[in-house]
Amino acid sequence: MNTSGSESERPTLGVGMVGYAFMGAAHSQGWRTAGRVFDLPLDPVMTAVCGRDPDAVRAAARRLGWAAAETDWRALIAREDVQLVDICTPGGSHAEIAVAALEAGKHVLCEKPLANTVEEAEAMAQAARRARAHGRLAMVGFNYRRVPALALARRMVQDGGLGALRHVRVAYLQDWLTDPGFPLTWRLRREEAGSGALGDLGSHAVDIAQYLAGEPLAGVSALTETFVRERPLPARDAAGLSGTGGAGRGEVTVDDAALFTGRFASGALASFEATRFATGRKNALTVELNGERGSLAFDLERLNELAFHDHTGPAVSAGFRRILVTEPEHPYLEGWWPPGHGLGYEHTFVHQARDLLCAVAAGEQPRPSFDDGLQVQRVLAAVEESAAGNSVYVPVPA
Ligand code: SOE
Repeated sequence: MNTSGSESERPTLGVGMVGYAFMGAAHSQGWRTAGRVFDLPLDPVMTAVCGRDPDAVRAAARRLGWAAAETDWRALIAREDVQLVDICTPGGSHAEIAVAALEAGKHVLCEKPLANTVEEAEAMAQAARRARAHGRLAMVGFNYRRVPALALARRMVQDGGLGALRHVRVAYLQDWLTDPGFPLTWRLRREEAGSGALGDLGSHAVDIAQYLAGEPLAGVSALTETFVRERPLPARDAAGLSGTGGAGRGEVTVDDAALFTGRFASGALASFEATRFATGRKNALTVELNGERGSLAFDLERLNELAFHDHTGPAVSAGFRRILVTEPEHPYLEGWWPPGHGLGYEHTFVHQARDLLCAVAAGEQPRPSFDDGLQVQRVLAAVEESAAGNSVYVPVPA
């Protein structure tokens, strides 16, 4: 943190980002915008972005608003003007970069899922605990916690509005993989992505379920499937979620879909669905909670709304009513537009940057922490173990 400058200037925090594709662009939007919307205790300075291709990373720096470009992440971490490292690379490189950055005394933001394996996530969580002792903080980018309607849902659950929870139901459905001609990009290769729909979408579903329920899953029973087992190798234009096939074919080494049920220690039951094969569903994350006093329902494709059913009221007028989450009293809304004006996907990254900067300024552990990310990784591993055993119930280690 740089506290030099005139008294009227806010202290700054130099940010260096590794990776600049879809998630890098989304995080850049967060860093660029947070200080223009919220009154922050720290101003982020977009110091440098890093990628292997010198021309492409220079172009990305210009497009996304970074002051400099680096081609070696170790050089980025070594820069004295970088105090926070933001990791937006495929999961296979998260652990190495995060541990090195924490050991070099940097704060770290790491895209979800935290890692590709429990072992990597454990090493990262340990490094984060060691760094914490020196005032360095680490957070995982589960951005949907920062959708105002979901933050409001959590507040309502915590305030007891639903009473004891009975069901948590989360589905995260996409359809971008249905074409068997879609190329074998990194998202379909275990070495780089760790898993498929499970890690990419299921990790969000698990995080949001546990965040809303306020407790970890105790165990799971699962089925996974890879519907298209071989795909064309990617042509040069292919990125994670787009592009064309080139010459040759290769094996898909991750799941296309994962279905699982889970149990919370409180007795509530949970069900999850994560797939890239739900034709017609683009980015459909739906969440429903049923409690003894009422229910909440959320749909990411209508993210400014939260539906609430009050089960304690008279039966004659019972039913779900729509809360428009666009008022200054709602989480994160105080900084944005006048009442009634909605937000979108990109704003979750602005809120994520804000929350992390506030935590760093206060020296407080931001959530989700690397320990939270490790716990989600344990759930994902339990899902894979269960699916391999034909849906046998697998306890999630505490
Ligand atoms: C692709 O499935 C993806 O971009 C995920 O990787 C993101 O985490 C999610 O926000 C949207 O979908």
